[in-house]
Amino acid sequence: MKASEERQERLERLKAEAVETPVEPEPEPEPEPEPAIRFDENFVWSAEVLAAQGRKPEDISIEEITWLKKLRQGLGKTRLGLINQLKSIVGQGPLNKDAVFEIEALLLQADVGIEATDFVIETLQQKLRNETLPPEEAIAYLKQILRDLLDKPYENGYQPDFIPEKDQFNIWLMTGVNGAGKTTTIGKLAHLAQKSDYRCLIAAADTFRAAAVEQVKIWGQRSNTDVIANPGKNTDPAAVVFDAITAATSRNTELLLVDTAGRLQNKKNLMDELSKIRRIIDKKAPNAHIESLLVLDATLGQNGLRQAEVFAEAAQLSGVVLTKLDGSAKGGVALAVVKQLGLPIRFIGAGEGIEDLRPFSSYEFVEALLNG
Ligand SMILES: Nc1nc2c(ncn2[C@@H]2O[C@H](COP(=O)(O)OP(=O)(O)OP(=O)(O)O)[C@@H](O)[C@H]2O)c(=O)[nH]1
Ligand SMILES: [Mg+2]
Repeated sequence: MKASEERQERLERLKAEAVETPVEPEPEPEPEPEPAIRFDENFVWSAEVLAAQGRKPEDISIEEITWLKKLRQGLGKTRLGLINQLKSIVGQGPLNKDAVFEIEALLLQADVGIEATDFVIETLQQKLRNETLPPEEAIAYLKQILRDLLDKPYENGYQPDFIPEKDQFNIWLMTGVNGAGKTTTIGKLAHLAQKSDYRCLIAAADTFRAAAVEQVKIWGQRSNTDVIANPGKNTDPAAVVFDAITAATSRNTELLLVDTAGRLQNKKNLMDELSKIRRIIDKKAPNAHIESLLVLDATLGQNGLRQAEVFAEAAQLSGVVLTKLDGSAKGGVALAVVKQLGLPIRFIGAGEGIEDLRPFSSYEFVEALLNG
């Protein structure tokens, strides 16, 4: 039997045998009286993760701690499904066939995807073939493999630091299927940009739904950022982008965030529209630093990834924003995204609030995923 068939069979068997293990819900964070902080387990964990990255206690903000706590809680479901079992498997010595199958199943269940799973297992096997590592060390090694995988795009020409260039014109085009979180992410990014003293502007280029323009305007108000929109009905989104670039140029804008539609009459129309928007940007702002970010809903797991390939063609993607990591049991999809698309993850969203977005850090992500 071919390896792929065997795997399929194992997966089927796994599905058939799978018993829903009730996952203990992570306790809701208790309302915290501001600005007091609770020095609970999550706080200590977050502080340790920041300290391990060389951060000094005096430079660490409460927002960062709060964010990490949220990320850890968000990935709780994925983590609980993974870590205890992984620890017992990788701590048993050289990986035998059964252990490999078990790890494979665990990773696939967390939506790590076949390609990334194969890579992780091969790398683990090379290390553990002749060597017995205590569970803690084996897990530390596994974390390293995952981090290397997530950081791989930086070896292929992508810059590890992802910030708009100061005093330059940066355009970030946000794409993705409907409901992925584009508009929300734009609001959060605009807020982040304002806090970091960038001159920022939003283009409301989702003209397909009337409500979409209203929605992005609300985010504009929340983040104190102007929104360029065309009030007419059935306006051409490329024309809105054209107007927005004109406005941005005259205002010396540093970051223009472009909201796009996630749904049109059909997929071809959507892709044509995106290609057209991209052409206008390239033509009208040839010197701008352009990023084309795919917004992906982490709760969709592998399904979301398939859509991504279509967008990659039309919008010349250069990075990914992974949203809804709060409460997704498919957090492992981050690894699949990087392995399968070869694109870096630039931001992650873990909540609906304006502060619930952070630049992606493979270190923080892997710790939140595997630190039990
Ligand atoms: N829990 C959670 N919800 C999110 C997150 N990001 C976005 N959402 C929610 O997802 C829903 C869809 O978000 P939108 O920003 O409207 O998505 P969109 O991609 O702009 O969708 P269209 O405009 O229809 O193409 C909203 O209810 C958001 O509040 C997140 O990180 N976590
Ligand atoms: Mg939208």
